[in-house]
Amino acid sequence: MKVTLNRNVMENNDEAAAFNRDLFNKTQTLVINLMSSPGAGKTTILEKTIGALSGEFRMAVIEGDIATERDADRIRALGAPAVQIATEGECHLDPRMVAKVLPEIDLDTVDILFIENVGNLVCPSEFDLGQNHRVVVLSTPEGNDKIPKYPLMFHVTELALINKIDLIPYVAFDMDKAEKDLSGINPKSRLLPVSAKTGEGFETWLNWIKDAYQACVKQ
Ligand SMILES: Nc1nc2c(ncn2[C@@H]2O[C@H](COP(=O)(O)OP(=O)(O)O)[C@@H](O)[C@H]2O)c(=O)[nH]1
Ligand SMILES: [Mg+2]
Repeated sequence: MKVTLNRNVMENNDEAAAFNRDLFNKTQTLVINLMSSPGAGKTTILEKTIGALSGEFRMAVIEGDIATERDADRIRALGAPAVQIATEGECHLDPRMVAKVLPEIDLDTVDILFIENVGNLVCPSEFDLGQNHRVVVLSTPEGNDKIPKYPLMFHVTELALINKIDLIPYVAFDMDKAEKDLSGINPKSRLLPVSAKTGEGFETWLNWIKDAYQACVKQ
């Protein structure tokens, strides 16, 4: 689908998010906005996810970073299209930045679009990009206190992937406490322990994506 943008849309975040959402709906593209602090494992999770689902779905990625094309290059190495947004200092993606690069992606040929947001647990939580789902990744070495310290992030997301569970023997991370803290902030959110290194928990994560895709194309 050819994407055209008008000036008004580009000036207003709410309108830009609505514009993106409308386009994603029309093209029946499932869009997942993945957020975390730097290093929690977003790109590694995407690499493993794309590797596992490439026979079933056509996937593309928008990568948000302050600088460099490194993450986009990691995705392209798997054969999936990736567009890099360099925010040049901005600590988050906003819907206008996403709208601007959408003409570079042929959404008619994409089933699932992942948006890897800028590594930050604060600013990205404040921006609706027009996605279907917002997912946060928290890695076990970051510690249990991040859920209560960054409540907005855990409030606006509907799934919390707790990554690097292979490191639990070496770091003090209490999964029961995380579960309690999360349900206190957002009872509707779900906690899902995974390891992008060992693949533990990935079956559940991949099934979550498949269910989300079915719900998206049925709309
Ligand atoms: N032990 C372990 N390391 C991981 C896991 N997932 C990612 N990493 C490592 O964590 C570092 C940051 O990962 P990356 O995917 O670049 O994080 P991002 O900044 O959130 O995209 C890299 O060295 C990864 O190899 C995991 O499940 N277990
Ligand atoms: Mg990354």
